[in-house]
Amino acid sequence: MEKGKFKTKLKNVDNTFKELFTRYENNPILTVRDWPYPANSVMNPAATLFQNKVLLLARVEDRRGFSHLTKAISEDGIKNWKIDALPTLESDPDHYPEELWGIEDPRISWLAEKKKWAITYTAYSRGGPLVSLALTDDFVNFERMGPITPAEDKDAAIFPRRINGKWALIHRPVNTTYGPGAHIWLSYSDDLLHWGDQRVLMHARRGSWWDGGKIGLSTPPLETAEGWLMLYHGVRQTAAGAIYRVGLALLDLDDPHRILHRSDEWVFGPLEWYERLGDVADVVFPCGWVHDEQTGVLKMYYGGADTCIALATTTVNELLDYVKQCPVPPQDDDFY
Ligand code: BMA
Repeated sequence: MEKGKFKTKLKNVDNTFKELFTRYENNPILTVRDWPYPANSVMNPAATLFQNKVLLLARVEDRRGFSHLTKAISEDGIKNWKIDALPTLESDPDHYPEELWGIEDPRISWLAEKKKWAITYTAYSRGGPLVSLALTDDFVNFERMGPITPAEDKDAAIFPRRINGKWALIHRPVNTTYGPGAHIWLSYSDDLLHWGDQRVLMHARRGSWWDGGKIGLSTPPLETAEGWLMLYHGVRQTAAGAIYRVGLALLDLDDPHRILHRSDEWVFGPLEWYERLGDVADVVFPCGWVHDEQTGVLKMYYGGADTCIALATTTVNELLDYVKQCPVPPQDDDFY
């Protein structure tokens, strides 16, 4: 190659990937130093609008390694968080033995029909992680409904409204019926408690794919005119450990089993120091987003490296424009 040619060539190449999400410049927005009581870490918050404010329900890990959930409320969803002085929802192993080792990774859905928020969370015990449900209308008092799946299962959220007369739940059981890997499933219910018609919604890909091996729901599905937007995390095992990244899919509004599009590439992954360094390196783990219907802005809240809480924003239109250009997965996606 002629001297300098390579350099000249590079100049003309725009190799910058345009990120779909913009990180808040002063991330992380919440760490254990902001907490009103001692803890090891705060991470993976659920998010919702509550009395016109942003409410986060954070997973707080204590210094035994057990987690509980505590709420933080802010006018703008960025700063001046008012954090409960004590845990908001704690495990109650005397009545709910499946919570012996704590409760983790909540997702919140507003169920307009019930005028209540449904909180699905991981209850963890000797029996393995499973999905439990609690309902609330004030985030002070909680109606605990107990486990809604057997172990091992996690990463669950209830769709905000019935679909064809049934409640629908996305979740991630771990079993080997479909060969190795952990896949995302969809189940239906009449009463939010008893779930059936359980089928795989989306397979983890294989081999060197970024989401090869294990996937799980991130934020609860968001209804748009063009389908349900679903963010999900994919885990890739490497010699240095696992990398948790996030992908995007669009599900049919009336038949969410039909995946209209699925991103080949991840749309969000660990890059910044607070995502790369912490108790578990190289993890971004969103469990909640808040949609401002006036502006279309979507605020995504996520755990960074299992240590802190961070914020990244985008718009529904940007996500839709992107996902609609993504491939239509084959009905039988087993070839991945
Ligand atoms: C998952 C969950 C998350 C955690 C992630 C990375 O299995 O336990 O809470 O953020 O692993 O450690």
